This record gives sequence, C-alpha cells and structure tokens, in this order.
Amino acid sequence: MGLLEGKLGIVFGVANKRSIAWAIAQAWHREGAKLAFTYQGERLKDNVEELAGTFGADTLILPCDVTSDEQVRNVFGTVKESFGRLDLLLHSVAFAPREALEGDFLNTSREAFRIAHDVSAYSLIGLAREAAPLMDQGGSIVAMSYYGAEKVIPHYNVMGVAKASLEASTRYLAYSLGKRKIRVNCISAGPMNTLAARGIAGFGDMLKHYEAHSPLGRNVEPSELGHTGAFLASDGAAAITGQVLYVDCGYQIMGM
Ligand code: 0WE
Repeated sequence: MGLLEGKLGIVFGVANKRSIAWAIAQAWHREGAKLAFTYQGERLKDNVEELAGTFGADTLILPCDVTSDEQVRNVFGTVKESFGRLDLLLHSVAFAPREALEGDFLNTSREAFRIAHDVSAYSLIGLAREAAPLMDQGGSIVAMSYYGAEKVIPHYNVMGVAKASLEASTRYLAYSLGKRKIRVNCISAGPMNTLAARGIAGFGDMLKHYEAHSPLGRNVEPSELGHTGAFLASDGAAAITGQVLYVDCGYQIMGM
C-alpha cells in the first residue's frame, strides 16, 4: 500500500524533467495519488504533457499563470468538476526578473519586488484559498523554499525576501486552515540543478560549497525531495504544520 493511496492532488511548477515539482509529483504518484498538473505559458505545455502523460492519457493538465486570479479560479473549477475534491497541493513556483538576481540588492526596483512577491509568495495564498473548499477531508499543502529566506546568499536578492514572505505566509496559512485539518509546510531544499538555476553565475561553485560544508558532504538528490514531499503529504505528518523542513544535507545547521 502506498502512503497516498486514493489521494487527489494538484502540482504547480513542472517545467521539465529536472523540476523539483516533477520529482515530488513522481513520488506522490508512486505512493498512489492521482494528480492534476498546471503549466505556465504555452512554451512549457508540451513538456508538461509529455511528462504528466506518462501517468495516463487522461491526466488533467491545465494552463495557469498564478498571477491571474481568473486562471487560478478556472483551474480549481475544472479540478472540482473532474476530481470532485482535493487532498494535496504542491507549490513549486518562483520568479524574479533576471536583473534583480544579478546586481546589487540596493538597486531592487519596485516592479521587480512586486513581481517576485506576486509570483513567488502571494500565489501560495491565492492557491490555498481556492483549494481549501475542495479539501473537505483535510489536506496537505507543500511549498518550496530556500535558505536565502533567512541568510544572505549573494545575488539571491529579492528572491530571498520573497521566500521569507512565503515562509511567513506558510505559518499564517497553517493557522488559518488548521481548523479545517489542512496542513501547510515548506521544504527548504539545498541548491538543485534545475531550469531555475540555469545561467546563475557561480552556481557550480555553490554546489561544490555544499559538498564541502554540509554535514552529509554531498548535494541533495531530486528523489530525496520526492520522499520528503510524500512524507509531508502523508498521514505520517498529520501533526506537522506551519513548518520549514530543511532537505539540504544538513547545511542549515552549520555556523562555519
Ligand atoms: O529560488 C531559486 C531560483 C528561482 C528563480 C530563478 C530565476 C532564473 C531566471 C527566480 N527567478 C528567476 N528569474 C529568471 O529570470 N533558487 C533557490 C535557485 C537559486 O537561484 C539563485 C541562487 C539559487 C540557489 C540566484 C542567485 C543565487 C543563488
């Protein structure tokens, strides 16, 4: 028996086979969940259809720009028609304009700040609000964060501020949704070689730094995020809510 047998879930943030969202979706599927997927923009439609299609030709795949209230409403309207209800939601979505991740944090524009927070943090609140009425037997919402939320990582800049907002939103949502038995948690992952990391100057050195300084002496495998995602979604985590779980080979505990 899988950990998530009979559960219904929706996954936001698959871009390609290396996506963290895909690693967690595979684990949720393996544990018996039936999943719907969303994609951001026509550019990613074919990728998501190819990946999610391996879970069955009838897999629900919907467009969703998380900055559009209308698109978010439509997604959950379709999920309600198709699934009737919902147990699980994965938020694995972030964006800041590239220039904001390159220069000096002091030069962060109002617009870059707004976009980063809208896409990467507010979206969790918007998705949770639409998902909650469908989670009529309780539920589990999982969002992805990063250490740059609590300590300065050079160049992570406004994304760090947006992840801090995402983590605080996780706590307030956990409090808001607790009475409906809906849990909300973050996984703070060590650096992963995904599309979101491509082209980030010094990313290779960052992976080497984790290898050298994390207690486990290595980087995180996508499948390990899958296992943690499955645990948080499962009844094994029934008393865990509002938390940030570090899946970072222990890096976060180190002072030097
Ligand atoms: O959260 C992230 C990255 C998210 C991200 C990535 C991009 C690249 C392309 C958000 N917005 C954009 N905008 C783009 O135009 N990570 C945890 C990965 C990451 O990104 C970094 C990191 C790490 C780690 C940026 C600078 C320094 C470290």
